[in-house]
Parts: sequence; C-alpha cells; structure tokens
Amino acid sequence: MTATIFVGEREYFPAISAIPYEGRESDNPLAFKFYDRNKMVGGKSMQEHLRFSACYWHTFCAKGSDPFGVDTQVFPWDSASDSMAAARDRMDAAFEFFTKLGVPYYCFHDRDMAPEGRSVAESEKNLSVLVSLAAERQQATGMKLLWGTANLFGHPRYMNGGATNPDFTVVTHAAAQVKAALDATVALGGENYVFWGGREGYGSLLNTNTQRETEHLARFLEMSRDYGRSIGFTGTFLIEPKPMEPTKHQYDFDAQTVIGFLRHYGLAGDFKVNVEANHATLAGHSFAHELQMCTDAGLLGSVDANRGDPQNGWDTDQFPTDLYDAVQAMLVILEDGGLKGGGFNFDAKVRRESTDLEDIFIGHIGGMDTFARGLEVAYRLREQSSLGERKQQRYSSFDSGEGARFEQGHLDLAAMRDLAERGGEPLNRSGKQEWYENVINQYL
Ligand code: XLS
Ligand code: CA
Ligand code: CA
Repeated sequence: MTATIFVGEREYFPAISAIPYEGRESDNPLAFKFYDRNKMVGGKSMQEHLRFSACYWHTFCAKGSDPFGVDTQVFPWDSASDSMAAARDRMDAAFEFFTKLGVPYYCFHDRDMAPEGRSVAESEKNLSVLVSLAAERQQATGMKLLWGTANLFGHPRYMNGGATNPDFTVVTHAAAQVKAALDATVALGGENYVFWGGREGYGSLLNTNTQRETEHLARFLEMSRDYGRSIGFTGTFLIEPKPMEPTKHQYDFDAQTVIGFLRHYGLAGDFKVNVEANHATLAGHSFAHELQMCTDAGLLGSVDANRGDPQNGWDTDQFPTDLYDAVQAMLVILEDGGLKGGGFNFDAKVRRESTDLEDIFIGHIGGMDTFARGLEVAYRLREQSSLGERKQQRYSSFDSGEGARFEQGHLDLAAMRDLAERGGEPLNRSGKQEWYENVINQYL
C-alpha cells in the first residue's frame, strides 16, 4: 500500500498516512497488529476472507450526541454552511479515511451521502450529484460499494413506519426513496442492497393492523426487487434483522423470523440476511447463533460487525473487540465456505467520549485486528483440533443403518416404535461442552 492518498481538494487527516501492518510487538496505535491483508490463510488472503467495509453514517455523519447531550465531536469536514458543500466535504473526508485505513468496501444510506431536498425531485437531484462524485472517487481510489440503502426512519414522515406506514402517501415516499437509492447503488456498482426496517414495526397493537402491515412490507420488497432487477442490479438484496429500537417490536425480529418471512413470500431467491452482531444480542441471541441460523438456511448475505455492552441491552454499536466471539463467528463462516458476496461492515461508532480525530482510525484498526485473529484461530481450530470431527461423530448414529433410513424419510412412527423396543434403553453419551470450550481457549 502506498502512503498518503487523498483525492479531494483538502487533506482531512494530514497527520495520518496509510495504516501499516506492524505485527503484535508494535506499540503504534495507528498500525495493524494482526490484520496483514496479503497474508494467506488457507488459500485466500485475509483481505479476501474478510472483505472489510466502513460505514458512512456513524463515522462521518454522527458526532457523539445522545438523548441526553449534544455533539461532542468536532470534525473538520463539517464546517460548510451549505448542505451540498458539506456533503462534498464529507465525501472527500470519507474516501480519504477509507483509503488510508485500507478497507476495500464502504456502505451508505442515501441521506448520509446527500441532503434531503424540498421535493422528491430535488432529493433525487441532490443524491445523483453526490453519486457522480462518489463514482469519480471510487475510480480514483479503487474503493468498492458493499451495499447501499435508503434511510426510511430519520424523517418525521416515517414516524409510523416507511413501507409499513398506515398512510399510503407515506409508503409512496418510501418507494421513491428506495427507487433512487437503488439507482445510486447500481450506478456505483454496489454488490448488495440492504433493507433495515427501523420503523417497520409497532409501538402498540391497539392501533396497528400487523397482518396488513406485514403484507404491505412483502409487496414493497417485491416491487423493489422487480425495479432493481429491471435496472440491471444483479447483486443480493439483504434484510437486516433487529428485534426493537426504535420501535417496540420490529417485524424483522431476528434471523429465523426473516428467513421464515422470505420463504413464505417467495423472496428467498433474491434476498438474504445481513446479520448485525449487536442486533443478535438485542434479540437475546449470540452473534454466532444468528450466523448459524443463516448458514443453515443458505441465506447468509453479509455481516455488520460490532458489539453491544454486556451490562445493558442497548444497541451501543461498539467496535468489536471480543476474540472469543470473533472466533465463534469465524468458525460458522468458514464452515459455510466463507463469505460469498457479503463483507464485514463496521456498523460501529467510537464512544461519545472519544473525541480525538485519530480515534475513528483506532476503533476500526481494533475491529479489523479482532476479526483477523478470529479468522486465524478459527482456521487453526478447523485444521488442527478434533472439534469438527467430534461434532460430526456426535451424529454418527444417523450415518448408516436405520438412522440413515430415518433421515431419508423411509421410517414411519410405528417403525420407530419397534426400533425403540428392539434397541432397549440407550446409553447416555456426554455432550462434552466443557471440552469444546477449553479447546477454543487453547487455540486463542
Ligand atoms: C441500525 C442499523 C442500520 C442499518 C442500515 O440499527 O444497524 O444502521 O445497518 O440502515
Ligand atoms: Ca447495521
Ligand atoms: Ca446497531
């Protein structure tokens, strides 16, 4: 990787050049200790395995405010008073950041990239101006778009939902936004398109017809799919589950709910799931659980990499630092043959109290190192430990004989009863959970 790369008129991070790999002995906070992009892990480079992406919204649009306090972070790309000029500056800063960090991909919402206009047409115009600039920046830097999406939750018109709003006029506005965001995604060669239904849910059943809203959501997704395909989008549509927040209940509650929904409405051929780690824990699951449910269904699309805080249930969107979690996630993904088209997108933000400009680099570096280590450990576990074999062995009674005939559907309930009678009381076989857990620690 060559040194300083910036393609706009101004350099926003002059004190920081391309982040190097320096190895675990380095004490340079602005260097990778484990992520060595060209290092081969089982026939693929780390970069190819992990397909890292940074997001536009947390890093370039949010500035540390929370429900109790105003912004704490002051960014040099935020000084222009004209909103289109500010959007251009933000884009220059974003591409400088992506390139210096060395992530191959980025993601955006329409409204992160360009401000909302006073009409549908003006909003479309604003977005297309910024999309042209993004296309130039992608060309100049080699950056690629992992996914685009439309923000159907920020504007007051979406307070009762976007695609599931009880007012049809609002649904038409949601459609207009998705149409423009799909145009933008295709123009930028986006590999995926995401639907996260932040307000597609309800606050009270008393005022909500959930059956009608769910049908509307399915119809909305079908139209979006049809439009996307008609303009040449060949990538994958993704639904990102989240159980709640901002609504009390969100329809895309968790991976299994989304998988059931996609199959019910015949959408599973075009749509897959974007699993976010913090949404998994918010749903009372683990990150690995959600990944596993998706790979079991053949529907893992992409990953939003972050974490919550074990002391509370919020969507804190912190940078991932937990190695044990990363190893378990990578075990599931490697078992599935690796990511196929998705990536690891850092949908994560530095803390409100992290106010130095370099903190956004440090957060991403830590997240990338965490998954690089997770990848290496999971790879070694699969190659060198007997973890996989023992799990397979646990099911060996289904590999031949009557167990295999059961799996093939050749036995009925009465035949099973006769086998129970003949087989006598089964011996208890230990699940060995502690052994499995200790093996992971041994390889960390
Ligand atoms: C919010 C979601 C959101 C999606 C994209 O909780 O994570 O940022 O990833 O709309
Ligand atoms: Ca997300
Ligand atoms: Ca989140």
